[in-house]
Amino acid sequence: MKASWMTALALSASMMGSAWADLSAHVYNGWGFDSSGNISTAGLTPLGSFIDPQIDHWDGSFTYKWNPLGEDESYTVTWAGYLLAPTAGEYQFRTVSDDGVQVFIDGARVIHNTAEQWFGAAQGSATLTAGAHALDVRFYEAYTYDGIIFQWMKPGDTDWSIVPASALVTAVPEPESLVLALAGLAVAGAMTRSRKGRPQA
Ligand SMILES: [Ca+2]
Ligand SMILES: [Ca+2]
Repeated sequence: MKASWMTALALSASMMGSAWADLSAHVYNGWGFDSSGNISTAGLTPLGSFIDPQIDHWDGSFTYKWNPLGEDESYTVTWAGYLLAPTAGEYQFRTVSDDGVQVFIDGARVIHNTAEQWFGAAQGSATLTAGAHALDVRFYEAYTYDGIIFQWMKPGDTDWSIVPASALVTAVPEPESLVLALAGLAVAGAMTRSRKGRPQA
């Protein structure tokens, strides 16, 4: 079983050409909201981007400082791309963030936790078809400590886990590649469930 799981993952990875690029984090100086109360980069100065395959920037401590691109205070980070749902069903999503965060899936606001906070958790859910769904994550840091994680509980999962890099891409995959990637995710998910879940903060 392990061999087939590894094969499926390798197959998925081999499909990841340019159209399959990992997510990127885009960093801006400052933070703010639009008139709808959504975290917005309007008027902010872009500081740069870096490849960020999964949103996993907190070690569970309350004195953590992520400092992306060396930024410590007053910055915004956005990630935009697609979430690959391996099966149809209801997905739970969770963030822990310092400070605020929003998650949009297919344009719907799934997590809205925009206040300044000290590593606060938030949850939301979305009923998804199997396949690619537009993902838009926005995060800002005001002062002192900073970090963010983005987790999910897929249909059938019993524990939170970091949304894996294999489920996050920057462009809609080709249909043939998508089928292979989803198969790999489903197999990996089954393997994860068969092991004792590692606690996630
Ligand atoms: Ca900071
Ligand atoms: Ca902070």
